[in-house]
Amino acid sequence: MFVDRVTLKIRAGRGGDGAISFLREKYVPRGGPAGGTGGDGGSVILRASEHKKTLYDVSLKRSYEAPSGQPGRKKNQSGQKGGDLILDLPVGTQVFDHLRNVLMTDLVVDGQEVVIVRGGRGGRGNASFATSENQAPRVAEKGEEGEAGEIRLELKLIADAGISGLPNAGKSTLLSVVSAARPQIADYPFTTLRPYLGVVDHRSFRFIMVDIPGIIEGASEGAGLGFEFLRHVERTRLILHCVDCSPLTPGCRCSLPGKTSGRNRSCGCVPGIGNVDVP
Ligand SMILES: Nc1nc2c(ncn2[C@@H]2O[C@H](COP(=O)(O)OP(=O)(O)OP(=O)(O)O)[C@@H](O)[C@H]2O)c(=O)[nH]1
Ligand SMILES: [Mg+2]
Repeated sequence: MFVDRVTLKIRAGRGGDGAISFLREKYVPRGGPAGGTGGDGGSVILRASEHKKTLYDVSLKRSYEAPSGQPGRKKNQSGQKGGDLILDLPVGTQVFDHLRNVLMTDLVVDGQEVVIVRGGRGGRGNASFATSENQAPRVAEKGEEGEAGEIRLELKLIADAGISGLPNAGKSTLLSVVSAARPQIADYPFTTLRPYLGVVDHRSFRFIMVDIPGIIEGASEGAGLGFEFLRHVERTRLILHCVDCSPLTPGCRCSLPGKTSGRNRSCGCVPGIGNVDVP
């Protein structure tokens, strides 16, 4: 299932509390304070992965929490740290602070990582508070709370060329011919209900093409599939405007900006690739 927008609650782990303890050992009289430090809480890390194609996996849960650190222990032993929680997201995911609606980060390169909420620090144990004046402190710190927040993830596919055009213009057919992608193709409008990516190999040149579901006049008011998917062409370097130029269609049906005349490549319903929008 293709999911390209999701809102999540995330919380980093709390730091473990520092311990209050005194060393009690045979032959070590008055061993002194020996309370260890609590372990740091785990952070939540977002990582771009080219193996992920949609936000579906992360959308299965509404909230994510990294593990907390363990409390400090006796004999000056530190508590175990909470491990980081890593969420793998598709390349092209933008991360927004949901409440303030501010872009926090943009994951555009495979392997890119960003710590989105940091784990709380572990509290110091009583061993850390010993001074010459107070050699047996009975105080320790509490662990810090981990950061928390609500984020919105929006996937904007990263491709070199985007195919846009009216329903049934032949967009998916074009993609299926030039790449190994297999979007649904049929002679009724709105066959394709989600964007499809394909890798095009032309001689020694390789680039990525995306097929965007048909956009019709009035899409901005919600007609057809709306213009929900248009953002997937926002980052393409080139927009191929696919125009249906079959003899059955009087003139080239084209209602989008950059009107163009395509060319028939065969009889029947033939897509023509018209003029393009070059940013
Ligand atoms: N004869 C002929 N038929 C074509 C050509 N390209 C597409 N078609 C047919 O046109 C119909 C629509 O093609 P699609 O590729 O599904 O069109 P689309 O633009 O992806 O349509 P939506 O996904 O519904 O927006 C299908 O029946 C195709 O077989 C062509 O070059 N020649
Ligand atoms: Mg299609």
